[in-house]
Amino acid sequence: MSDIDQLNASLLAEIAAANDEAALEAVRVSALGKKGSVSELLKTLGAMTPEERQTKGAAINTLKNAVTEALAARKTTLRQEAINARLKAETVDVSLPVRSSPAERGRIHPISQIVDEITAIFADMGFSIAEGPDIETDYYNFTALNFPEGHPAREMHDTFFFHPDENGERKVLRTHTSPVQVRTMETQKPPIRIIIPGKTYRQDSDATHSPMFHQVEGLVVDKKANVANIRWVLEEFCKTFFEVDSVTMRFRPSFFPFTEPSFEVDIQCDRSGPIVKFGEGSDWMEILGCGMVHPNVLRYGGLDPDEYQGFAWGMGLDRIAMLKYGMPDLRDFFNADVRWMTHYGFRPLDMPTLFGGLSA
Ligand code: 2NL
Repeated sequence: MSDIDQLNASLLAEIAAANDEAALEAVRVSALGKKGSVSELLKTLGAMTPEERQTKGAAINTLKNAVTEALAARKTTLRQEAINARLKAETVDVSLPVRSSPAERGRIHPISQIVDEITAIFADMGFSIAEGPDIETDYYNFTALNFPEGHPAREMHDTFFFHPDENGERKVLRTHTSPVQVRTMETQKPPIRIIIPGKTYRQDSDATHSPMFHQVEGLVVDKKANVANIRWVLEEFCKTFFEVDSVTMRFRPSFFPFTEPSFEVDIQCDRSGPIVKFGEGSDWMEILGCGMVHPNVLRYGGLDPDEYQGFAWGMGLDRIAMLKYGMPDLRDFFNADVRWMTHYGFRPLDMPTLFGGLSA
C-alpha cells in the first residue's frame, strides 16, 4: 500500500472515530490545516516533474477530496445524532397536567377567611368597613369609651403599655377595636353603620389565648337604633355565618363600661359530637357581647345622646374560627407552619360570597 493510501485509510478511520464536533475539528486541522499531513503533501506538488504530477499529484488531490468529503459527511452525521439525542432527552408529555402557579398554590389564612365572610355578610346589610391604628392613645382606648381614670376595668384588659413620651403620654396596643368607632363618630355624621375587623392585644397566652388576637366590632348610630335592632342584626348574622336556617339566641345581662344596657349573647348548639352543630341541641355557647352605646361614649364621639342612639357589639374571631373550622389549638394560627396552612387554609380564588356560599 502506498504512503498516500495508508494516510487515506488512517485519516478516514480517525474521522469515523471522531465522536463529537471538537474531535472531528482536531482531525481536520491535523489533515488539512496549515501544517496538516495532507497540506504538507500538497506543498510537494510544485517540485514535481509533470509525470509525477500526473500520477502522484492526482493521487494527492484524490486524497484531499476524499478527506474533505469524509469530514463533511461525518459532521452532518454528528449534528443529526446530537439533535436526536436532544429530542430524546427533552421529550415533553403534553398530556400531563400543568403544574399549578404559585398564586393557585397559596392559601388564605382562616382568620382572613373569617374576616372576608363576616365582611360579606355585613356589607350585604349596608355596613362599611372602618379601620384604625393598632397603637392607640390612652384616650381612645379607655377614656373615650367611658373607662374612668383609675377604674379597675383598665387593669382588666391586661394592657400592653409603651414607655411614656416626652409629654408623659403613655401609648397602648389597643385592647379592643372600639377606638376606631370613636374615631368614626368624630368624623362621620349619622346614620353610621360600620364594622371594624382588626388585631387586638392583651397580656395573655395559653392554648386558648394569644397576646395578639382578632376582633370584629360593629356600630350603628341613628335616631332610633334600639335593642330589637341589635337582636335582628345579630340573628341574621349568625344564621348566615354558621350556615343554618335558624338559630336560637340567648341575651344575658352583662357589663361593659361603653354600653348600657349590656348583654352577652349565647347561641344554641349541640356539642355532644366531635364537631359543634349550631341551630340545634341543648348546649349554649357564648359568641359575642353587645349593648346600647353609653351616652357618655356618644358625647365623647361628638354626638348628642338626646338626638342619637347607638348599638354596638364585639366578638373574638380566633375562637369562632376554631369552632367553625375545627382547629384544636389557637397557637397554631400564628406559627406560620406551611403544612398547617396547606391543611386549614382556603383557596385564594374561592372568595366568600353570600350567593356562592361562604366557605363552600
Ligand atoms: C366582647 C364585647 C363589645 C362593644 C364591644 C362598643 C364600641 C363603642 C361603643 C360601644 Cl365605640 N360599644 N363595642 C360593645 C359591646 C360589647 O365587645 O365580648 N368582645 C369580644
